[in-house]
Amino acid sequence: MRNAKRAALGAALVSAVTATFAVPALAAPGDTAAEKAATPRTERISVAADGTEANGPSREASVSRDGTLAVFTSEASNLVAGDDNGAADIFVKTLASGKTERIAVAGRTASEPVLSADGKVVAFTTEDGGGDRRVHTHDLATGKTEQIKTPTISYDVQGRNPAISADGKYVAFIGTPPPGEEENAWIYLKDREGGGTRAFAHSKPDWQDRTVSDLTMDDKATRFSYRYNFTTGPRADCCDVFVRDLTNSALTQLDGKSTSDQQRGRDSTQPVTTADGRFVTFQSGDDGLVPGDNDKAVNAFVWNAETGKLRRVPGRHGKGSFSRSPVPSPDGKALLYAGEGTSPTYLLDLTTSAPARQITPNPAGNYVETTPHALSNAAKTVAYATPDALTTKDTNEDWDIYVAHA
Ligand SMILES: [Ca+2]
Ligand SMILES: [Ca+2]
Ligand SMILES: [Ca+2]
Repeated sequence: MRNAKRAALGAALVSAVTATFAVPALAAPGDTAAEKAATPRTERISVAADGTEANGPSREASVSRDGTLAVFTSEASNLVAGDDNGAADIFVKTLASGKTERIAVAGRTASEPVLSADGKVVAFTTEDGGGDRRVHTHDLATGKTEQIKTPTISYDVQGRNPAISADGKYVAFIGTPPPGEEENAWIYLKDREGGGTRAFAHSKPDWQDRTVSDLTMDDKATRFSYRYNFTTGPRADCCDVFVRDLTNSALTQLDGKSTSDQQRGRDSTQPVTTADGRFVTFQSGDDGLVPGDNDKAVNAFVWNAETGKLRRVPGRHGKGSFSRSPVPSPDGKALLYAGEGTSPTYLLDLTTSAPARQITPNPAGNYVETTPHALSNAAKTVAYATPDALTTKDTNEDWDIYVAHA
């Protein structure tokens, strides 16, 4: 039933997406028998250490640079013994052994985990059920969990959407604006080793309130990327993507130069910064960001900080076919993204001209929905979420985290 339901939903989604565009051919190169045979070994990781499947949905995976650890959020209560808080928590999975640890904060729901490059610290967000959000860190060696506090700032700063430096010293987050500044978007950078907290405003250019989301940063905490939101943008869109460089205070809009006069769907979202800050990937429905984008579909883009140029990654099904939710490897050499159809997660080597590789296994050939989440350096370990059963053991009808070992 579940698969039938998903297939129907998939068909509905595809027809909705393509209704105003040319209908794509769904028998894509990525679905050939040879590509199916080449699909990397895949395991579901949102399970207990003994393999028991989760009794609630899992999401938001992050993986360590060396590909040995993964962290994710889950509402399941049976991934470890004693999880009786009835709330989503953070889980840490040692991939080789299956060892599963839980990170929880009493009385609060946890989400948005990110792992430092050295694999030692997890930063995450908690919420008290009444809208109070705070950022915490958890030291995996000592087991100590701490709330990020901002004593050098005179007003109370709530926080969410953390990003963490390679050594865990700096944590950036989106936080409460100062009193009287509520219409502007504020980002904070906390020095966990006693250096205080810096605050950065992205001031609104006109009358309309602005917010930020999708915050990420480089390993040294010198370059942020984020999505900047408004209700009705100057180009009939919801949001743009920006990079703020703390070394020279430059603020750059990555989707700022468009030749398109399209009236709708030019939203740009989900920017992700690589470890060295040289690349930022994002998705956009704007067909005028680079010459020759006539697919009338959302595409993944790679921004090169040194040249200022954008590279578009087209979908694999021709005109009308999208490439969305891009995530770069930390080393900037590979790009994970979702396409549509029966095997929708692809991995592209950005250093060669080789075509993207299919990552998602799908022996049954049903429509599959995935959300790419994270990958290690050299794309050895690739994590994504799906509500579909990609193994016969997946019977929980919930979103799970899967890992592909390339
Ligand atoms: Ca729980
Ligand atoms: Ca496009
Ligand atoms: Ca499942």
